[in-house]
This record gives sequence, C-alpha cells and structure tokens, in this order.
Amino acid sequence: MKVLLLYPEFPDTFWSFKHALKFIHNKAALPPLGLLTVAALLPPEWGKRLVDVNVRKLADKDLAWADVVFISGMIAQRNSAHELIAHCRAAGKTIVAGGPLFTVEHEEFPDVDHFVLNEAEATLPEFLRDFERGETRRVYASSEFPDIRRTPAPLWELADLRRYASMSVQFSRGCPFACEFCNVTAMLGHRPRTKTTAQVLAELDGLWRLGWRGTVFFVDDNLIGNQQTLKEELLPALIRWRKGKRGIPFCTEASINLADDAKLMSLMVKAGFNQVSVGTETPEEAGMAECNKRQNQKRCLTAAVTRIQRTGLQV
Ligand code: B12
Ligand code: SF4
Repeated sequence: MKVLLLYPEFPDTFWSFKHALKFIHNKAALPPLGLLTVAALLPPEWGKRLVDVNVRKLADKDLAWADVVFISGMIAQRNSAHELIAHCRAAGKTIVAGGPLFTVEHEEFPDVDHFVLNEAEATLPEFLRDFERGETRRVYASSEFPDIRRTPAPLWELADLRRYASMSVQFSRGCPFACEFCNVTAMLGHRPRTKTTAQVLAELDGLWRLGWRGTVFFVDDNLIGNQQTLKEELLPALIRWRKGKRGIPFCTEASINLADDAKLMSLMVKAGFNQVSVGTETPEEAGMAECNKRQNQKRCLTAAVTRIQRTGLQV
C-alpha cells in the first residue's frame, strides 16, 4: 500500500509568516507533526510520501504513485483542503481525512471517503483493521483521550527539513484551563497527558541525527500544564541532554502563571528555552471574564511578562 500524506496550504495570515520566511530562505514555519505521527502509526511496510503544499506543489506523479491519500489540516487550511480533496477525487483516489479541521467539521466534506477523527492513537487502529478486511465505515471517532506514552516518534525523514524554520516536538496534550475560544480542551481534554522523558529525548536524538541544529518548538498547548513532571523529570533531563551540544534552542507556549514560579523559569532557561508564547488576548478584566481566561484575571499582565523576560526568556 502506498500512502500520500497531504498537508493543505495556509492562507496568507500573520501565523503563516509567508513574507518573513523569505528572509531566512524557508518555505514554512513548522512541519505537519500530526501527519508525521500518523505515518509512524501506519504499518511499517507501507510506502509513505509527504507533500506539504506549503513547501512544494502537489504533482500529478505524486497522485499517480499513491493508492490512498491521507489528508490533515486545521480550520485555517479549509479552502486549500477543499481544493486538494477535489483534485484527489478527480484522480480517483481513496481519501482518508483526520486532524483538527475534520474533527470539528467533517460534515462539510462530502468527497472524503473515510474520516479518522480525534487522536489517531484512538481511532486509526480500528480503521486499519477494517481497511485490511475491506469492511470500512465512513466515520471513525472516539471520546477517549489516549495514553501518549505509547505514541511512536514522528517519521521526520519523510519531510525535507531544510524547508522549515523550526522543528516541532510534543511533550503533552491537553490543558487544565478552559478559555472559551480554544478548541484544545474539547479535542484533547483538561488533564494534561505527557509522553515519557525517554520518548522526548528519543525524538530530539532523532532530529539531532538528521542534522537538525535549529529551533525546536515544544508544541504543547500549555507546556506547564503538568508542572511536577516538568520540574522533576523533563527539564533536568533536557539540561543533561544539552551538555556538549551546540544549537537546538527550544521555544514553547505556556500560560501566564509561569511568571509565578521562579524555579520553573530558571530550569526552562537552563534546559535551553529562549522563547515562550503566552496568550494574553485582552488586558480588560471584563473581556477576560467573558472568554473565561481566568488565569489572566486579577493580575498585572505587564508585571508578569516582565518577570518572565527577566529570566532571559523572550515573550
Ligand atoms: C503548532 C501549532 C501551530 C503552528 C503551526 C503548525 C504547523 N503544522 O504548521 C502555528 C503556531 C503556526 C499555528 C498557527 C495557528 N493555529 Co495552531 N496549533 C498548533 C498546536 C499547538 C500544535 C499542533 C501540533 O503539531 N500538534 C501535534 C500533533 C501530533 O497533533 P495533531 O496535528 O492534532 O495530530 C493528531 C490528530 O489530530 C490526528 N491527525 C492529524 N492529522 C491527521 C490526518 C489523518 C489522515 C489522520 C487519520 C489523523 C490525523 O492524529 C495525530 C496524532 O493523534 C495545536 C494544538 C494541538 N495540541 O494540536 C494548535 C491548533 C492546531 N492551532 C489552532 C489554530 C486556531 C491556529 C491559528 C488559526 C491561530 C490564529 N488565531 O491565528 C493559526 C493558523 C495558522 C495560519 N497560518 O493561519 C487550533 C486549530 C483548531 C481547529 N479545529 O482547526 C489548535 C487545535 C489550537 C487551539 N487553540 O484550538 N498553530
Ligand atoms: S490556556 Fe491556552 S491551551 Fe489552555 S485553554 Fe486557554 S488558550 Fe487553550
């Protein structure tokens, strides 16, 4: 079986960095980690090819090569996803769709043959069993939040790393907060689930072996969701891992209560984090209350951001 893993184009928004990326001769900010993870969950004997349309065009020969197309994406990629699906449909390919876009609005895509929704660790095994037996349903969904301590390392080797500004690694899924505008907790739950430290180090070793020395983005919804594991296990291990190595600075996302914990910030800096994105959204108390951004309420955001910056972390 030959699988074409297809990632739709991002529109020209702030977060696609289309104009800025030209200055550093890259095509996209990050590789499609979801598809690279799905690739690692597929049978090892299957042929796999990645086409990230943000990096290169989908060619007719890619479609001619493939038996089946696996497409991913987030809501921002909706238009490109529709176009790619129409293209694959015209080429007569079986289309399997998963990832955040399809998990929240799969009804909008009548041309997709199979939806494998939610986290692939929970839904893909059943789809693969049915696919091999030739008895597939249209929708595979699950309300389970799977244990990610068994998630295999993403198949980085499918991506052309030189085209990306950063690589990504995921330590945890889920977030203890409940901001009203955010899809994370509905899709991934409130209890942060973590990979083991050994898994994260194996992923970093894999990137190092492939020659990557640039930034690695820990794409956790909120890296500090499980502070105990972070402080006692992951950060000390990252400090040891980094010894004798040059390059690979880390960046991540965290909630503003990071500013309350000097030890945590200091460990992060020692582990090689130099940048953290913090969602402030609004300085208005009424706005924070309306969108349930309770972790930002009743505190001076400027003072919190300054405390983080003083440790050497760029915010
Ligand atoms: C890193 C990240 C980014 C990066 C880009 C990532 C990239 N690939 O290029 C940046 C920072 C640029 C970004 C930007 C944005 N992002 Co973003 N991002 C993330 C984040 C934090 C991690 C993504 C990731 O790598 N996850 C790890 C992988 C392993 O998870 P995954 O992709 O979901 O894959 C799993 C399953 O979904 C499934 N799966 C995925 N694909 C497929 C395909 C098939 C065929 C199958 C079977 C299964 C499957 O299996 C995987 C393993 O379980 C997620 C939150 C999250 N936890 O996922 C938000 C998230 C995806 N982003 C989101 C949003 C809203 C945005 C923005 C629109 C924000 C904004 N307001 O501008 C922009 C849009 C980008 C743009 N250019 O316009 C939303 C998407 C909501 C949705 N339902 O689509 C999320 C879920 C966060 C949220 N707060 O709700 N983002
Ligand atoms: S803190 Fe971030 S990840 Fe958590 S619910 Fe709020 S916006 Fe989503």
